[in-house]
Amino acid sequence: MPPPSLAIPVFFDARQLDHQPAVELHNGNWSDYAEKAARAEIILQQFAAHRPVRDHGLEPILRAHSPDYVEFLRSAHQAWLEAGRSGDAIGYTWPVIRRRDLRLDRIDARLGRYSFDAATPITAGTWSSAYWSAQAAVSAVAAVLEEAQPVTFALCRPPGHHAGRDYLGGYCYLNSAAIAAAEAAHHGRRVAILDIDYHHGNGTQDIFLDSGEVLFVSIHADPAMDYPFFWGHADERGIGAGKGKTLNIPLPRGTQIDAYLEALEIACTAIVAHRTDLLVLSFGADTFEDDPISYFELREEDYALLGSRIAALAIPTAIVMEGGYAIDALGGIVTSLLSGFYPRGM
Ligand code: OKP
Ligand code: ZN
Repeated sequence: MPPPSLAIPVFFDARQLDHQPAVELHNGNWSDYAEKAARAEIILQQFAAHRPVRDHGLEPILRAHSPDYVEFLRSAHQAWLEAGRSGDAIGYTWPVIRRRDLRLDRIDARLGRYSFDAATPITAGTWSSAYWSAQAAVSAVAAVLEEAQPVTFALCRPPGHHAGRDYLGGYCYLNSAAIAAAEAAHHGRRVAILDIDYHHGNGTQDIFLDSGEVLFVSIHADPAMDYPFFWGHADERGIGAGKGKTLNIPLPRGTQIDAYLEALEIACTAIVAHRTDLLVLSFGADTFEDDPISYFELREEDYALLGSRIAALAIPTAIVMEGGYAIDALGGIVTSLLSGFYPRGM
């Protein structure tokens, strides 16, 4: 049997490496930026080959993001330099009090308007990396739609699931999973997103919260303890047409594979009940026991169990990479996950 790397198409573009912030604000100190380009490079080493990412343009991106936000993201670093600044652009004032739709020009005002945290700097290469990361996800969905591939893998980086329709945050700029899901829905599929990153995918949830178009199911660390704190609680179930189409399953720090699989069972039941015919898997490897910023206790071999449970749904699946910061372990974790999908028989 060939290794999974030969069976599952992998999508990656080298421009995704352009984004390399120097530091982030972490627990009150400036520290080394955790979401490193090397994350993607080390995962890529697991594969004999990857497919070129096709440029689908702005149209799929604009299904998940507002035009003014996209324009901001494209131009923000240039505006930062034009304001006489150097280094990476970061906001410092957020309009949380009686927020009004003011169209301000000052770069610091725009950074505050279009972000929700200070952990997500904009560099000269950010737009290029986020754009090609999103295109990798769209390409992975296109291979499911056009070639009837049962499972594809978009090696997205930077990640996307914290980014909303008009804001960045949590190392995320463009929401690749949401863009991929909206693309599939646009092609008439019944879509669910299963988010199994350690952190709640607040951006993805928010993009679909009131639409009912896409089911969003997430298993993550209880936000009472962990980032992003304000979203991902079990009582968030969707609004209006989206009522019942958001399902959050928060788990305590220290969660191991047995409890995780029980949560996954609940998630799978919801995905089946939705009559899902295309699944986007937001995959974070930060549930790993040695992840430096997270507190679940999954082992490398556990990811094969997650993969085979999700594969047993027998729903065509585009996997989109999200977080995971134990850099040396990432290749083994992704290989383990994909090995669970490999003998798929569809
Ligand atoms: C992105 B993903 C906290 C700094 C902010 C942001 C975490 C973003 C995780 N000390 N941390 O979901 O893996
Ligand atoms: Zn995460």
